[in-house]
Amino acid sequence: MTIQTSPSPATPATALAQATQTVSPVVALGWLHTAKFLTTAPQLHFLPPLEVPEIAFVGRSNAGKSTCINTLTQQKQLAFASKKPGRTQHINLFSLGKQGVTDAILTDLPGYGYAAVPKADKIRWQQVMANYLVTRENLKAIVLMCDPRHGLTELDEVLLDVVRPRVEEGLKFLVVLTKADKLTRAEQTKALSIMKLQAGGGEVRLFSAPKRQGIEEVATLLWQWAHPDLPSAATATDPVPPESAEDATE
Ligand SMILES: Nc1nc2c(ncn2[C@@H]2O[C@H](COP(=O)(O)OP(=O)(O)OP(=O)(O)O)[C@@H](O)[C@H]2O)c(=O)[nH]1
Ligand SMILES: [Mg+2]
Repeated sequence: MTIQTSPSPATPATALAQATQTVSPVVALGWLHTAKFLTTAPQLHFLPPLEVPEIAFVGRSNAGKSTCINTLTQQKQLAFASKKPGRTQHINLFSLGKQGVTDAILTDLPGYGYAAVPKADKIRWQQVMANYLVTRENLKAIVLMCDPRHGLTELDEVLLDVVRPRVEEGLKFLVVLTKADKLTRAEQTKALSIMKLQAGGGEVRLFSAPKRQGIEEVATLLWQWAHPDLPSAATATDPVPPESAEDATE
């Protein structure tokens, strides 16, 4: 005869230990690899209302948003990455989730600040983006891509002002210092500490697509933000071998 014992309820200490444990990067990357194109829209009101957590990638044109999404999802052409600034012109949504059950959305937004765009288009786009960032109800986190060689631009600062009230209400915020491969070690360390002072309590990570730097750290953060109610110590299942990063043709 087998005697079945029911698991003892978690003590507060156990619950705390679980909550602070980091999810395995294998789990986080396996989850990101499930990304599929969901829809595209020129404006906010064309987007379907969704309930699952949404994580938006924002930043100046050419900062590396689409490349970052491709690298994190280990898919070469999920998001359109290009040498030519202004490649992403719509709001593009990608669904994430195992066994066909969507549990989060990644959003690739067109970049701002590209000089060659006519002024009226620039203004229109800034309004679309501000509207998205302020009113998208299921928006759970913002990833601001910043090339540390340029630092925060004036438009990045405007964006920070726009999202600040939501960040104060709990919206997660991450600055990804992209193209870290263009910096020396010392420059990377310096850029990281400067950005930590500017990020207003948000997270900051160095990232390089060709060097695959920071991928696991960013992946685990996004997983945790999309699954706040799950214990982070999820079991590692079906690991995904990373593909080679998108060509860094810049
Ligand atoms: N060296 C290097 N180049 C990168 C990295 N990430 C992106 N790039 C290059 O930067 C250029 C722009 O990348 P995209 O991913 O298209 O940038 P984006 O922010 O989506 O640009 P828009 O769609 O115009 O807003 C491309 O030539 C990429 O190959 C990186 O980590 N390192
Ligand atoms: Mg893009």
